[in-house]
Amino acid sequence: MSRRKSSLAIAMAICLGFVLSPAAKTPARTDPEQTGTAVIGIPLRPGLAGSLRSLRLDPLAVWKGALYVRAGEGDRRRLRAAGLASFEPRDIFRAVPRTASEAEGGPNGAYHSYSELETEMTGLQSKYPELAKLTSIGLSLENRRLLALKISDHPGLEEDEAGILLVGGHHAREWISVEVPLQIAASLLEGYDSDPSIRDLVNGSEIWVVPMLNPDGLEYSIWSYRYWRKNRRANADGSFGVDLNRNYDCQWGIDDVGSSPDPESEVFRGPEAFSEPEPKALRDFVLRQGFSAAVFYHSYSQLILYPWSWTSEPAPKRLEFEALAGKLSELIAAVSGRIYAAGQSGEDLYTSNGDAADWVYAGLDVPALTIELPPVDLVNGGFLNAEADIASISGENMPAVQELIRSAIRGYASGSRGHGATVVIRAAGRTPARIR
Ligand code: 0X9
Ligand code: ZN
Repeated sequence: MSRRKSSLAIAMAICLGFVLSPAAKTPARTDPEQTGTAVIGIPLRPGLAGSLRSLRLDPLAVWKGALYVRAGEGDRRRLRAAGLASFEPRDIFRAVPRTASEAEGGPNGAYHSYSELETEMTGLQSKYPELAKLTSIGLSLENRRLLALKISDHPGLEEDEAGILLVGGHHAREWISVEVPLQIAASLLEGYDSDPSIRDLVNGSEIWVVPMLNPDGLEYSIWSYRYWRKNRRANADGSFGVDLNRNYDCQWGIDDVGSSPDPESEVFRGPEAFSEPEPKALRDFVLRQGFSAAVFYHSYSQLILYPWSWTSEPAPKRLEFEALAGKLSELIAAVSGRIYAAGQSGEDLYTSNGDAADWVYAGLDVPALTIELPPVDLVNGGFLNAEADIASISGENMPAVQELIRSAIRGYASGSRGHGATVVIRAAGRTPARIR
């Protein structure tokens, strides 16, 4: 067990009297739309985490003395057999009626829905026409635009500069992961005139921000089921959704631990690599554009993760990644005191295959990080961040992203960081991962 895992486990054991492993937040086998599937509460008691892990349930929240999970009929039978009582909560986890007033921020409050994001990004482009250009990298399954904002000193031109890619919202319920890249974009633009270091970074690079890669899932998470994770693909078995962060063609489906062939699973990898339009659009964009660094924002856990995800074996560039992730972690802690532990994805958290960051690293041979935003654990809110925390979580990530941009500019200037499809093709043969 890594130091990170053990400290997490100890913190949770103190709070709850039981231990949840980080892996326990991954698998859920049921879909709330299927008959008999519902969110249920299980009163907290010592030893509960262990029992739940063996039942492969997806812990959603801890609230007022109970742990909430999604469970189908079979899951509930197994819970009863394990001697665990459960109850059906009446008023929480309800779908929101469509009549809720969007003018008042809607049920998502200060968080951005798809249309609110579109308005916000259009506004940034209008306010900073010389620095920002709004575009779309493709369409989601339900035909929403996958919005991208390019930030640079001549956003209309393709300059010979380092490209940096910041992506949020792979997973629908991780609302904070949309806000942070969006706020980073806004802060870079706002700071351009007054902060010379921001001006140098923006002048010397091309920063692409794609805050919401899964708009269909996010809308579903706002209006129907807050804890939705995947996209909204209608699967062959009647269930819904593919896990977008299991759908990239890097060691796709190499085992059933790091992703699942079961369409009902929360980590369903899809029928084939790049079966989903959203990762496919990102693939085409990355191959077209070329990048010197990428960050994928997720939540929760407060981690800065680097490849590989698909294995616990070290990546060829592990030492470089370790130093970079460590530096970013220090910069975040210097702002807020919050610790984002740095480590290898497949070693410190759990293995996952078909992962976006692995695919970018495998193809471009550049740093590709996954940042798991706050909170640190389920007890502190899990996927639910207070609206009041959006600004501080975004703010603490600013110096880290500035350092990443700085290092990408350095790497690009020294010729060690590729920038284009030629590199992709060459890099493909150099690493153990596949790319197409
Ligand atoms: O499982 C994922 O896709 C990410 N975690 S999340 O809770 N946001 O879903 C982790 C991605 C990095 N990959 C691994 N740690 N294996
Ligand atoms: Zn995620």
